[in-house]
Amino acid sequence: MGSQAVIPERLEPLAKEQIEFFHEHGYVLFKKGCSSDLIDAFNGHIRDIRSVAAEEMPEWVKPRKAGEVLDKDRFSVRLFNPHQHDGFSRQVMKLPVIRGALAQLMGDEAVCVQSMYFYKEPGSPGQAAHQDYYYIKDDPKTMVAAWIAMEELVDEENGCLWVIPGTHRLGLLPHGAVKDLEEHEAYTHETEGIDLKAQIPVVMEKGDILFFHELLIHSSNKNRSKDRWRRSYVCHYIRQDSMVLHREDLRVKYPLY
Ligand SMILES: O=C(O)CCC(=O)C(=O)O
Repeated sequence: MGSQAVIPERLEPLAKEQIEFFHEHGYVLFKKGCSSDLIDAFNGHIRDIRSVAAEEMPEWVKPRKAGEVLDKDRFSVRLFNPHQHDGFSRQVMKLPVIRGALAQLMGDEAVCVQSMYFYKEPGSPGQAAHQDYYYIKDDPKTMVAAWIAMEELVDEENGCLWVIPGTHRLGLLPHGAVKDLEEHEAYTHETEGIDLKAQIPVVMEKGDILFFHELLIHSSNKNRSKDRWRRSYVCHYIRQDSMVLHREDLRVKYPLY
């Protein structure tokens, strides 16, 4: 008899009101979805992989591609796609609570296509307002991000996310040059044709998970704190029958079980 893969049962962590909130506003905050112990262990692990001598650092971990590893860059801004290389990052990517919530929001099993771990140390820039779909086109459009707060407090001072509720219903808006280079990374693009003063901060505690729609306008500001990092782990997921278009680097679908 051939062995048959057993698909673990899915959790259903979101209440009906939370699912409705997501569909109406384009995001939903799920409190304390990840334990402090797991976050401490994950933060320590990610810190360790960038703490080794430059010659021992695998290529994917290096702060700059093919460049010298400078101490000032060790914990700067973010690490791209750790889930593609690192088992611990994959485990956090597929937390059962995230898998379950995504299936509730998408209507079917989700797979992961992108991850980013942010150090966002004091002084580091934020990301200008944008819609994720501008950077990652998927068909059909099902992408949802899960953004996990990895500090006791993520607030306006250390560079929390800001969102404009309801903008996921506007479709893709034009994006142009970043306007405030003091606040935001220069190489990204910024949504145009909408009043960005409508953004509201999403203050989060350690372990909270923000789920947000690929068309929701969101941004973050510079970390203006003196000594507080703003670590976070954000993964982008699509429904299993969706495809990422154009982005060869994000084609592989990582299952959540
Ligand atoms: O965490 C941030 O500062 C920005 C994250 C973001 O824009 C995203 O994940 O799409």
